[in-house]
Amino acid sequence: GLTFDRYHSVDTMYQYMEYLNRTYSDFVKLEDIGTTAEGRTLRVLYISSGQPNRKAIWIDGGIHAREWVASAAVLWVLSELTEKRERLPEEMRELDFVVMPMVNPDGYEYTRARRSTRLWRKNRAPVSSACAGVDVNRNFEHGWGGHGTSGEACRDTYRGPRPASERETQAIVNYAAKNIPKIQGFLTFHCYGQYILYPWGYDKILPEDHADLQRVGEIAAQRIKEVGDVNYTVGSSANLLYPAAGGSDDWAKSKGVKYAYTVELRGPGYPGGLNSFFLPPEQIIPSGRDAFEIVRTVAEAIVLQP
Ligand code: 0X9
Ligand code: ZN
Repeated sequence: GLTFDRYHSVDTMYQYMEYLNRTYSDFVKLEDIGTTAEGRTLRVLYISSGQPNRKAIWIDGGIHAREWVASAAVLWVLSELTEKRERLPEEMRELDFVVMPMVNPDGYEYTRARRSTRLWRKNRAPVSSACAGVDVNRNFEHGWGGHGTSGEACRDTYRGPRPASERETQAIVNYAAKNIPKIQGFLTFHCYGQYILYPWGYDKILPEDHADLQRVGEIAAQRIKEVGDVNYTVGSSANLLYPAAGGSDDWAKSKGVKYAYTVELRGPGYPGGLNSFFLPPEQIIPSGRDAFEIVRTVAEAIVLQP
């Protein structure tokens, strides 16, 4: 198993995924879906319901390097989906899941390497002679280059030279696209701020079915309040947070995935804690439980859907 009392290296996360693949080979399949600029593997675990042609939910974390709890919480959800499978609610056992705990391993390891780079956000692609890195969550095709993105390689929100220029983006797009329309939920975990956000992110307009996304988001927030005693706010990304184009959630929505959400996990302002990206490890499991409630609520919405 994996312990949830600390933030792990990419190697440890991948060893855990290999362990799950070996131990639960009857319903788990490990897949390598790409390679990063620094040569690390991009990995997903496919968790099958055991039934043919089931609907699926995509779950990822760690697209932003410094947002450590996102990957840790996704790993917690992954452990529940595999090691605690017999305890899962009925609606969750009826679906398949695609889980990618670490979207940006190069960036993540860079933030672990030394204090001075702890707040790195982007990947580590050598995009210009002056600066490295593309913001992978500005690199997706839908609305690419719009509000909240930068064309300058040295900025934190650098969108990259062209849509889907990055290996991380390509890996997600290629893998997820071949699993659409099966994939009906797309949950991408970030931190911080305690938000459940739905499209659109690129502009302050709403998808036609925004009332469904708002309703399901609010049910999840209510459950988190009951289980974890913290408040999450629900709304569209551009309206609640800020307009930012080229995000993975907008891409998924544009491809027809109904329940596409970006979740900003705990912090700041949790009891007794520090601010911002330094979420203490004691908050990993509580954050994992928040994430689990969102996954469960979206699973229920998909299963109950006509
Ligand atoms: O700006 C982002 O990429 C996300 N916030 S974060 O502080 N974790 O960087 C929010 C993304 C919301 N979705 C879109 N704008 N599409
Ligand atoms: Zn983020």
